Amino acid sequence: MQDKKMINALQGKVQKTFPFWLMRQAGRYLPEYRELRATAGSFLDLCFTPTLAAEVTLQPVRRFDMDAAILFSDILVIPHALGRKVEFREGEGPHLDRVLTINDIQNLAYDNRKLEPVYETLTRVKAELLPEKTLIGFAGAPFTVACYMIDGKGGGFPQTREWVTTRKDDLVLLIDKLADATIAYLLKQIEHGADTVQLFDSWAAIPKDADFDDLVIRPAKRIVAAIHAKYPNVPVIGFPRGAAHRYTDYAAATGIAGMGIDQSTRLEDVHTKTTLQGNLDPEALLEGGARLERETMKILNAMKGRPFVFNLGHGVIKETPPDHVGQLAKLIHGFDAS
Ligand code: 1CP
Repeated sequence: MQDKKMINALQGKVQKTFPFWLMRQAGRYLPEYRELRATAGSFLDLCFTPTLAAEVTLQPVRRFDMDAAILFSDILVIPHALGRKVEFREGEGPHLDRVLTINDIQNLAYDNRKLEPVYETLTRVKAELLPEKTLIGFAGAPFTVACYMIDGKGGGFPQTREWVTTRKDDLVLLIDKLADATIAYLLKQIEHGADTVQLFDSWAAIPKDADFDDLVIRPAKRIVAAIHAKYPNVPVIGFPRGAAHRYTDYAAATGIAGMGIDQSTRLEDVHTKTTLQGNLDPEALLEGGARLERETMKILNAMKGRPFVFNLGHGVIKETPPDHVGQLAKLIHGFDAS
């Protein structure tokens, strides 16, 4: 039987220490990432070169003894596999050909072969990872991926907001297509060794009320059900960032095992049956020192005696000194969580 600290926590078990990993734990703040990134060509080339992507996945786990490795890839490989043009421009972030018409949506055709390198990355990481460490697969949640497909880039997503109010049927059609692709993609990730999967819904705060139910909860519920139909014991983590007032509904309706909590909410104020994950402010990690210690200890003390996965409330900021992550790892691993 597996005895993985993070999976145990997601199954509701209280343990001697809290498992921890960080969103965006691989990437620009690490000199070893920057060095390898410089040799890889484009960002998508890096994601689709299994030897390099596996190495980048393992870098932070080796350096900080994290309890989990998260697959190195991006949420925007799904639009790529659906036949859309996706580019990552240096210093600018992602650019996609915008989805404009119903025809554009109907013409989306998921080609799983385009994602074979991602599965090979998982196989490679799994072979290198110690048995007590968890391998996390992931995908963007359909609404967040739709934001980038409709607006073509990050920012305020004005076009997507317009679709929510005036073209909701088209948006639902797009989200349904994305949910189908996401299911196929996550099932393959599990087949290739992912022990758990996280759905990143970074822009879940955009749709309100019934729109939140239709565009965020409903697709997440369908994805979780499809995963559990094939893999009943694989826990799914949901992260509807910024949707604090709907956390309870989301957790109850979707069937997730773990719930990512951003830094705007106090953990003590979240009442769900799921294991919580989060919620250190990435700015505290950037600052380090006394502030990092104070905010970390506050979270550790609040969650003592409960199942919990330590993480940030959002991704590591790229200017973060690696030593601060080392300081954080020491605090977490030295804390009696039981
Ligand atoms: O050249 C580079 O190094 C580009 C920076 C980068 C990195 C390191 C991008 C471009 N993506 C990634 C990796 C990544 N993205 C991971 C890898 C695993 C890890 O956590 O270590 C993951 C899980 C993601 C997920 C992701 N990509 C999200 C969801 C989480 C979040 O941050 O909200 C989103 C929204 C993206 C889109 C994206 N990809 C890259 C950038 C710069 C962005 C954000 C664009 C924007 O500003 O809206």
